[in-house]
Amino acid sequence: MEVEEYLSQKKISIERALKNYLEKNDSPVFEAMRYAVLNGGKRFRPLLLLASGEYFGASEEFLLPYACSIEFVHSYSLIHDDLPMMDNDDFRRGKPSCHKKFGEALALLAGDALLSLAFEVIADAPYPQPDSQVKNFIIGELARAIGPSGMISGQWKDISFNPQIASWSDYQEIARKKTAGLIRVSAIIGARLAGAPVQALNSIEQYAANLGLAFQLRDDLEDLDQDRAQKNLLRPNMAQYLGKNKATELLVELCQKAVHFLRKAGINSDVLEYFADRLKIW
Ligand code: GRG
Repeated sequence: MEVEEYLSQKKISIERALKNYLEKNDSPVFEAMRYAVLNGGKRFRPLLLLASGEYFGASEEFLLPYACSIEFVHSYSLIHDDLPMMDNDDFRRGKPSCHKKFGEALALLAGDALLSLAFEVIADAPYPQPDSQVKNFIIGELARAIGPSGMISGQWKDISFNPQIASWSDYQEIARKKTAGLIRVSAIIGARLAGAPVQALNSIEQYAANLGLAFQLRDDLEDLDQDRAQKNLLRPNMAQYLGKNKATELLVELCQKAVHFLRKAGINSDVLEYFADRLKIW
């Protein structure tokens, strides 16, 4: 099957599963959660989890709850990031952001609820026998990636950022923690659920860490162009720091490095390589 056909089929499965989890209740909190989640995201992280897990032999049915939990975490981070006390964005995916539609209190709670739901879904997901350590591993990896030393610390570093004294490593640290961590952990969770051997897991981790940085750099490059076109004052980002040419070179380098980690470990996955190739075309 062609990669794009595979991905569009998987996306349909993800959409269906996400909807299932969120349909159960018609309270205002659930309505705000549905609004934020079921509104046309690319589903990059759950697709990555499925592709990684299926490559190592796990079934879609088995992986889907974990894939949904990652998307819930991602959606929570976007709702909170859009709030006035954070990035103060009125729009998300071309529609009013969650707080613009439902008010700040409900948006805040919808984000909190999605974060909790993510862990509830993992707790209730079928248990991978005979490896009893798998869920502990997954919960630990996810919590560390998004917790006070991961995404939250990246977000704080971003909010309190002072470009006058920032170094290249500060920019990278923000991207690694704020964005790349959840991407990295998506690929790891898929592979771990499928019982991938330790060496392959390490390679998947290196692949996805590079992919995650590339993902943020590409977003930064897009912001750079958009803000120049609209003559907006750009918030400092990696592409602005490096300049467009160097940033584009680095983007290609990161994507090539990601693929290199796969090939070196004999991981021959068209889908995983496709993600890196797509990010590179900018
Ligand atoms: C507020 C706890 C908290 C964390 C916020 C992830 C994050 C930290 C903020 C998101 C803001 C942002 C624009 C981050 C850059 C990463 C990025 C491009 C996110 C958008 O992800 P996509 O492109 O979005 O996968 P879709 O809409 O496709 O889901």
